Amino acid sequence: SQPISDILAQLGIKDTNPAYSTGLQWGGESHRDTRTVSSPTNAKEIAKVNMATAEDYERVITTAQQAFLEWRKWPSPKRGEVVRQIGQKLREYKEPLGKLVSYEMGKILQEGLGEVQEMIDICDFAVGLSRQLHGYTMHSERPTHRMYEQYHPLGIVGVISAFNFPVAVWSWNAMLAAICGDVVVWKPSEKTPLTAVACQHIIKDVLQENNVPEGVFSMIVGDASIGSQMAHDGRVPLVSATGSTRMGKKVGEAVGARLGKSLLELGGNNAIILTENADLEMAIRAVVFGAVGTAGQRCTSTRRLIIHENIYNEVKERLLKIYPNLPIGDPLKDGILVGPLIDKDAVSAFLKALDDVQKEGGKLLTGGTVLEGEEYATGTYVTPAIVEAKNEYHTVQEETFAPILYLIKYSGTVEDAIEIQNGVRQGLSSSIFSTNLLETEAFLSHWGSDCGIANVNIGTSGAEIGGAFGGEKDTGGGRESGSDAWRFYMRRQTNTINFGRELPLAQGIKFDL
Ligand code: UN1
Repeated sequence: SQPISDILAQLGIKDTNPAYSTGLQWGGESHRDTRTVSSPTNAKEIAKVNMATAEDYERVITTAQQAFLEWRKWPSPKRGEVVRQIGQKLREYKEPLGKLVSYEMGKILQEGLGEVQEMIDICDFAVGLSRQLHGYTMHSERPTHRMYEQYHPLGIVGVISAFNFPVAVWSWNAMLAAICGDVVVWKPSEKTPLTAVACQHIIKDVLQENNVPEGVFSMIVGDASIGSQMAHDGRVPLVSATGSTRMGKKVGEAVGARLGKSLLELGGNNAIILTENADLEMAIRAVVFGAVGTAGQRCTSTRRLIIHENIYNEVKERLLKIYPNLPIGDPLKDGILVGPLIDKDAVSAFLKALDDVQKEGGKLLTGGTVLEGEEYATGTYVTPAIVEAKNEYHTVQEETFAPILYLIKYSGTVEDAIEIQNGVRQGLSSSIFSTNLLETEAFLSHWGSDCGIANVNIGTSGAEIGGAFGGEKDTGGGRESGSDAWRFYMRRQTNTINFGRELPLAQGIKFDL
């Protein structure tokens, strides 16, 4: 297979990369504060990247502000045309970018490629949308009056993304923002800045060929202080942040204090309900993909399995046949299904959660070890764990970003299962496996799942971009990606137009001069 050095060269990654880009221009080359990015797959250094300073941030924001003044005047379908070409570039670079995602983040290549496909999909979606940024028209109560509403660009959209979807989450936000006439300042996760650098390289020819103003698509590599600057900055009307609930609360508070808008996509504690009427063939595949896919590091990963008591033992046995044989290893290798965790801190969090849950009474059934040996020398490869637990355990209530699946037994009806499913602070994704309509409809009803995503006979992860993506409660309430999520990236304006020669007042008020 292609050596990684070729992939890096193809994506414009240098030994040391500049701290920011405003499109065609790069800056912060000469900073001394560099960070070494190494692969969780083999602990080898991939490249270095300079960390942005507060001055760099200022530069990026002022360039973005300038860009907005021009970009907002472009007709939306023209902006869509730029996004269409970006989608084409991503098709061209799907293979190398997918590989870099896999190498820098650690997800298996299939998922790395899938992530780039999500980027392509959102480009296609945004292109179509660029001709459909519609509002309603209303009938006025006054004669010779007309009312309608319009959606106008907001300005700078700050995007704070997480390591686990290092590029797709940017594209969900950036492509919608772009067709809406906004400009984007992206702060990628410090753990995965190189895929972000690569994206800026991939889009640069499109920006140049279309004379896109410098500053429409910016990227700045920094630590939490850059995110915090953005959250406090009144020049950034919308901050879209993906990550932990702890981070999201800080961002939400800072943005809220200045009455800005925040779009938060935070932690999940996603459950699958298996009723007595579940088709277990389908369900088991969905559970395993949901729980161990991306090594349990999706915000949509399946963390809890709520199983009817009559099928509990069968489900447990089936899972215990699969788990010990999961192919764990180099995510770029064919046939591997579980790659490494992002870093050793993640491994510690995994071990601690397993320790804690056992102290609370949980029973570890399989997994929970850190693999050793030459192939696993990084110390980041773990064996996915299954734990019998109770929903009310403190550890089960928390999102641990690692492959731990809690088995929770229920008796009674589907409503009892739903109560357990809803009995956590988070509300991102949920699903039920059942071939009984009464059960599945109850799950989807207004007294059913309280999550932003509720699925039937498919797992909790792997959502398509066409739907609005996000969740309730501690998940933050934001919606990105499909459906009408675009509206949040625009400001709404109601217009009343008088095309007569009288000036009647609303509500019949008489005001004769
Ligand atoms: C995330 O983990 O932050 O639904 C996003 C999914 C993916 C996106 C996950 N389409 O699993």
